[in-house]
Parts: sequence; C-alpha cells; structure tokens
Amino acid sequence: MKSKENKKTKQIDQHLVNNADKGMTSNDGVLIHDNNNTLKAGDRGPSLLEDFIYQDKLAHFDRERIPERVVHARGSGAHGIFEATADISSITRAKFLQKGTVTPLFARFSTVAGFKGSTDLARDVRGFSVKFYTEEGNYDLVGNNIPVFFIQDAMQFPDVVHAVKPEPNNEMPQAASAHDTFWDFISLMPESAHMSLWLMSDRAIPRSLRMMEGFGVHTFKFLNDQGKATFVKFHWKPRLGVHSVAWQEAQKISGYDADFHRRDLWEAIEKGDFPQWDLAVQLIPEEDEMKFSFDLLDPTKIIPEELVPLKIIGTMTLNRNPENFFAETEQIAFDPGRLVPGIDFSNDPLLQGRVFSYADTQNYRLGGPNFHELPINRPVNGKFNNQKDGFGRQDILKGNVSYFPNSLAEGCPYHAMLKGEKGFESHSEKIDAKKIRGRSPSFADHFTQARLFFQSQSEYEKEHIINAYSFELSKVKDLNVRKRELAILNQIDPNLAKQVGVNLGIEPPKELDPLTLQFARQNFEKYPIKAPKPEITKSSALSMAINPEEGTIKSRKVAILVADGVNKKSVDLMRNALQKEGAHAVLISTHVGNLKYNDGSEELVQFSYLTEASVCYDACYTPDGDSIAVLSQEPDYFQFINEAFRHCKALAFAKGAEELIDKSLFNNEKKDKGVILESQGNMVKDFIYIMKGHRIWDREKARKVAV
Ligand code: HDE
Repeated sequence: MKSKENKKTKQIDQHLVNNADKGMTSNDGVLIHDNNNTLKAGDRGPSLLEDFIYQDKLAHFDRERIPERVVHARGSGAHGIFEATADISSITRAKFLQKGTVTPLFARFSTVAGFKGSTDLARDVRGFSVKFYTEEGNYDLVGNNIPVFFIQDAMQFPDVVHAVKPEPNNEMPQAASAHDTFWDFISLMPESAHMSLWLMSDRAIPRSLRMMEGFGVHTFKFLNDQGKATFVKFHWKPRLGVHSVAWQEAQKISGYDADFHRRDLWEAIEKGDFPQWDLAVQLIPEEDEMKFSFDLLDPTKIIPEELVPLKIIGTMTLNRNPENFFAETEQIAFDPGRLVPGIDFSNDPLLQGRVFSYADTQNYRLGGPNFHELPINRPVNGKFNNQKDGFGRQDILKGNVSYFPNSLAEGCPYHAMLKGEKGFESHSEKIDAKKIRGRSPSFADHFTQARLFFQSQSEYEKEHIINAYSFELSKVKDLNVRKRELAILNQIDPNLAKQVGVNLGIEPPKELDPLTLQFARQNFEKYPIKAPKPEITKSSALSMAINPEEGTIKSRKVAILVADGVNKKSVDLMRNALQKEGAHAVLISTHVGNLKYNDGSEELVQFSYLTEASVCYDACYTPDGDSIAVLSQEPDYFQFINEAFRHCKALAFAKGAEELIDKSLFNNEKKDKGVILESQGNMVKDFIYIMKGHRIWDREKARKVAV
C-alpha cells in the first residue's frame, strides 16, 4: 500500500452498525413493540414460554462473556499505520518493510498477570503487540516492553504463569508478583535473574503506554530475495521518551484511576496527540551467529546496542481508537507463529514453543477455527484456501471444490510455486543433530547480563530496584524463599544483595542455595559455570535517566490549582505557555461547574479536589488571586501539592501563591530545583525545563517529605 488510504479501517467500517433512527428489532430483524415487559398470563400471572423476544434477549446476554486471555488479559488497543522509511531490500523481501510502504496495523498493550478488570498500574511486564495488515498477509510482532524473558524453554511457560498469577487456593493477590509462589519459582530459576531485575526496575511501572519501549525479545531472521538470512532483533522506540511513575504513586493511581493507562492512550488519540514509535532493528549477519559472549538464541539475553547499533526502519503512528472494545481489542488474535515472506523464526526454544501456543489459545478463546474471519483479524488482501466449515463460519465458498489438487476449479486456489510466484518460504537452514530433550550449555550464564543491567542504571534507578526487591520480598512470607532470592542477587551484585538484605533483616548468602543449584543442574550438567568475559560492563541504553535538554512535555497533563477569585492572567500565563509546548493544562477547583475569575469572567471547570489527585498529573501550578485565601483553608489542596512533591514532580507558584508553601510539608524546600517560584526567576521557562526532565528524582534520595 503506497497511498495513505487505510485498507484495514475501511474493511472494519463495513461492519459498523449504527442504531441512529432505527427501531429496535430482535436478532432476526423483527420490530419490537415493547422491550420492557415479558409476556405474562395476565397482569399478575406467570411468564409464558412462547416469549421469543425475551428468550432472544436473555440467551444472548447469557453468552456475552468469552474466556479472557490466560495471560495479558488486561489490554488496551488502537488502530494505526506503519510507514517504512529505510532501504533494507537487500536484507528482507518483506514488502511492508520496503521504503515508502504504508501498512495499516492494530496495536495492543497489556499487563501480564492481572485479570481483565485489574489495575493498569500493577508492577508488571507490558505486552506490546502489533498486527500489521500487509499486502502479503498479516504479520504479528508480539513483543513486550522488556527485552528478555523469565525462562529459556517454552515448556516452563505454564509454570512461570501459574507462579505469578493469584495463588490457586485463595485467588490472591490480584495483578501482583509480590507473593510467595512467584518468588519461590524465581528463586529456583537463576535463568530468570536478568528479567527479574528489569521487572523490579521502573520499566515495570510506565508513566504511559505511549512512553515505553517495545521489544521483539527473540532473535528472528530476515530473508532476502536470494533466501539469504540475517539475524534480527526488533525494538520500538517511543518518540515521547521512556518514562515511569514512582512506585508509591503507582499504588495510589490504582485507587484513583485503575484505567489510567487505558484512559491516557484513548484521550491522547482523541485529542490528536497520536502516539508514535520508531521501529529499529539490530542486524547480525548469519556468519556472526557465534561471535558473542552470549547465545543469540537465548531469550534471557539482549544484544547490547554498543555491540550492534540500532537501525531505524520505520515509524508506527496510532491514530484511531477502536469503535468497540470487545469487537476489536478483545477479539484481536495475535500469533507470533504467523509470518510473511521475508521473515522467519530463529531456533530460540522459547519462540519455537510460542509458535504452537497462540493459535491454539485463540481457537479456544474465540470459539473455534474461524477466528481469522472476525473483522479485526481478517487480512486485507483476502484469504483463499480449502479450509471450510466450523463454528461461526462467515465466508461463503462458491462451487463444489474444496480440495487440492483439483481440475474442476482449474487448480485454484493455486500454489504460488506452480505459477512461478514466490509465496512464504522457510529459511533452508541445514540441521544435522540428534534429538535431545535438554538445553544448550551456551545458555548457562545467568548473571553477567543481569549485572550489566544493574550497573548501567543511574543511582536513583538502582535505589528503585533495591526498594522494589525489598517490597516484593517483604511480602513473601516464607523466609527460605527470601533467602534463596537474596543468594541470587548476591551473584549479580553484592551491594544490591546487601541493601535488600538490610531491608529484609537477612545477611545475603555467599553461595546459591542448594535447591536452586539442584534445579539448575537438571538443565545444565555443569552449574554454575565460569561465565565468558562480557564485551561490555555498562550500556547507557539500559538506563531511563534523561537529560532535560532532550526531553519533551508534549501531551503531558499539568494541574492548575484554582478556586473562585483566581487571577485569570496568572492562569493564562501558564496555560498558554504549556499549550505552545503541546502539554495540556487542566483546571482543578474546589467545585466543578463555573469558576469565577477575579475579572468577573467565568469558565466551566470539570474537575475538583474531590475527584482529582496529584498522582494523575505530571506537575502542578498554583496561580495567584483571591483564590489563595480559599486554598489556604483547603486540606485537599495541600494533600495535592504535598503528594506532588513527594513524587518528585515540578511545582510552580505564582508570586501571590508562594505563601501557601509555608503551610505545606515541604516548607523548608524553597531551594529545591523543582519548586519554582515566580518571584525568583523565569517561572514559566524554568517549570517547563524541569518537566522536560520528567521528575526530580534526587529529591527522593534525601527523603525530604513524607506524605
Ligand atoms: Fe505470550 N502468550 N507466551 N509471550 N504473549 C499469550 O496468547 C506464550 C511470551 C505476549 O495482546 C497468549 O492470545 C508462551 C514472550 C503478549 O493479545 C498465549 C510463551 C513474549 C501477549 C501465550 C510466551 C510474549 C501474549 C495468551 C513461552 C514477549 C498478548 C493469550 C513460550 C516476546 C497478546 C493469547 C495480545 C499472549 C503463550 C512467552 C508476549 C497463551 C507459550 C517471550 C504481548 O498464547
């Protein structure tokens, strides 16, 4: 598709139903006279079995639910496009990746562990799935926001999922890894050490789905026209940068707005702040497969960007919200096992296992083999084969032929090879091996990259990781589990183990626990091994720390804290400046409805201190005016600014509002660089600059305020 026309949304639109001006009908199109009352034998008599209108309504209602996804049940999605921007024609023949091609897509972001109705702000991995509706069929890149995985072999997937999900006896806790079974499993599985560090980092509590990276995780293969393979890793880089919230904030957001991420994505698209990511690849020539100190096929390893730089090959833009959550976001069926020509699997044993599981789960979840025909799943180039029948079949196959070879239908649908066309072909890789049920010894180094990750973090990020392990392991009741995990942390970084140990009141064991060793030795004859020397010990790409000079406040939400009598000029000064930067100012007052300005004008306000909390905003500003007398008596106002301070956000105060700081819990912190006073410089400019740095994390270190 070269033009900007979106074939997918056009296809979807054919299925839209609009009830406007329509009389209500039964499912068979019969106009309904009364949809409030069942048919009865007299006013006070029993209901009659012949009431087909009632049965039609209730029978459908009784079947409204389908099984939620066994993992990644909670998700939010949107339509968009992908525009290929680089010439990689010598590397892959995939048409949608050829420079200038525009392809419609649907993206779904998810948490892993929680049920469908759980909070968005759980500490968790985020799914990052993209279905490209290409001219050569659907291609699904089903990734995560963390580039490595807990396990190396698909056989253990049900185990890791059972361990993290709510415990089977009491179904607790919901959407949380901070419990015994998860850490029991992790502490027996040293291969999960690397991913557990990412999970304990701020990556696991994103500020927004629009502000997280995505990774294909596995190594895949690109194939060119000649069938030559190149290994490839996929990365999605958000144009808005990679940002998190603070852990305490995450917990509070879960109470104030459990849909925080879903709402943020929805509102951004509605406002025209279309989220964008660049798609980047790391390309590794086939000959270099064995060149690294780690195995490319091991999904617990990254390829540091310093070893293989990223090459940007296109951009994804999400520009349309679904019309209907169930029909689109819920019924979309992702499957990393379906490829288009020019892309192939590697032999990563986790990826190989995924190839089976996804189609299998869709067959169950979506009720049979015709889920490909649901509008959201249909390829835009059509599907033509001899598969037929099954529950919910929609396509109506013409003619009497549904087999191949045939002559009665002139050999159609034909095989590409018979017409000299090129369809999907797998890489003709030579394999000469014995069948074994086991693991490659090259997968046995579990700590070097975990260490690389930890050592690449800034000081505040390390602190957050220490706090996260301390939080999670404190929630574990079994003391042996705590100790066993501490022994793993000690292998990664003694200082990490020591500090977590202080919080748990345990001295970190020097050696891995005998049980951990026993299970690891089931997979690796020699364990632990002497790790190969890593190419690097620090990688700046692994840290989320940012330089405000490179930051943006585009689409951020800033609370303007007002009350009746507020000075309009003082409000507009900030609001206009924020608007120029693409940020959104939101007025919060003591009541919703009309706000009275000092100049007599009025403005409709939709948010009050009763409904809003600072955790749902990126920064706050207090303009001056007669509102100050009101706010100085308003405990919820002080709660708002105290919390904003605690969560390391920028707070600006107009000159006449500065006195409010004296009543706050940070009244000694007027010199804090994130507390910006109009009387002391260029307030608007300084405020925006500080916001570009996302948070003033060093404020946290000093633990200057407790709320
Ligand atoms: Fe999945 N995974 N997974 N997974 N996964 C599912 O498919 C599975 C893995 C990922 O938005 C399920 O439709 C196995 C890695 C995402 O709809 C299921 C293994 C990565 C989503 C399944 C893995 C992922 C899923 C559940 C180990 C990152 C949500 C419902 C071999 C690269 C997709 C469903 C969406 C969903 C199986 C490991 C990402 C059961 C067996 C590694 C983003 O099929």
